[in-house]
Amino acid sequence: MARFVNVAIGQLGPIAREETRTAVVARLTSLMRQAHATGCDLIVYPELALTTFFPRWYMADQREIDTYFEREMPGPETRPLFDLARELSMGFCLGYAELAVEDGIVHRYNTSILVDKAGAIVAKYRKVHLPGHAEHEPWRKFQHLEKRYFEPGVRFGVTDAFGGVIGMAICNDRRWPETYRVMGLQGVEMVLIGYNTPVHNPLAPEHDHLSTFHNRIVMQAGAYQNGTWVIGVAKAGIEEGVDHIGGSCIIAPSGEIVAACATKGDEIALARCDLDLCNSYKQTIFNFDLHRQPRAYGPIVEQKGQTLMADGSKVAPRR
Ligand code: CDT
Repeated sequence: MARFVNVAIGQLGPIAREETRTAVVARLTSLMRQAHATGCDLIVYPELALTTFFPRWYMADQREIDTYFEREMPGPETRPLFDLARELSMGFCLGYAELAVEDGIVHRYNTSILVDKAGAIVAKYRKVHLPGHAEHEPWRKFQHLEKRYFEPGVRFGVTDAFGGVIGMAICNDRRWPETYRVMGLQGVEMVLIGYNTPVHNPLAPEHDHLSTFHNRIVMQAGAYQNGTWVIGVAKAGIEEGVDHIGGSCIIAPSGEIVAACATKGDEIALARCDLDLCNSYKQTIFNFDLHRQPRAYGPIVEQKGQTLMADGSKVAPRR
């Protein structure tokens, strides 16, 4: 029997700095109701979907920074989302800033959760690849302080849910082939990815006109090379003066885009995803058991950066 998951992209337009969690959750529940009305099982929301993208500002006061973090999930403001999921029998994937106290130590992560149709959290993922910088760099038009505000997660896991094998990644993770391959090796059939991507990259403005191309090429390659569905979901539009790409889309294991948003505002786009479409890729061209050559891949995990050239040089990082 075919295994279908009806998936909705739950793209968000901008969230203002002053917008309350309650107002944002009302936008999320509106998208969930729309997705449910079209027969969806699962809606995927963006990265840090409860607030504005706060790493664009340098803040020295940790109490101010912590106003963007969730100490509990669900909390009083997010509970309506879980209640609606249960009422409608809908799953969702939500990105948010997580403040966790573990063994008495405070940790802050850029996190996504997967919630099943009963409203239960069945998986949590903490962003591994944190882009940007850790110190205030006032020469930039806007900051990207993820390296200051979060600590990196340490694993890409997968979960049996919605009748298949589901994984999560967050924004910058989607640019790295290792993200998909580590989940591909665990048999992933659908990767859920929320993002906030400014059009302008202060370190490489010559890439700005390619930002939507790069968004698609990495997710399409990740899907095809691992025989998996990929759901990419933006927080889009001009948020607090910073233009963010849209380009939310659903990518089949063929690497083809089968659904996409048309705006940079709150919008759903849908696809009926047959998880068994993964099989022909996993069984043939990307049959890992038959064709991978891990003996040749050692440097992937043994070293972090590029090896030095014969003359002792390597490409210098831009700062
Ligand atoms: N949120 C996020 O990870 N954004 C990054 C911006 C990179 S430029 C510092 C991205 O990879 O889309």
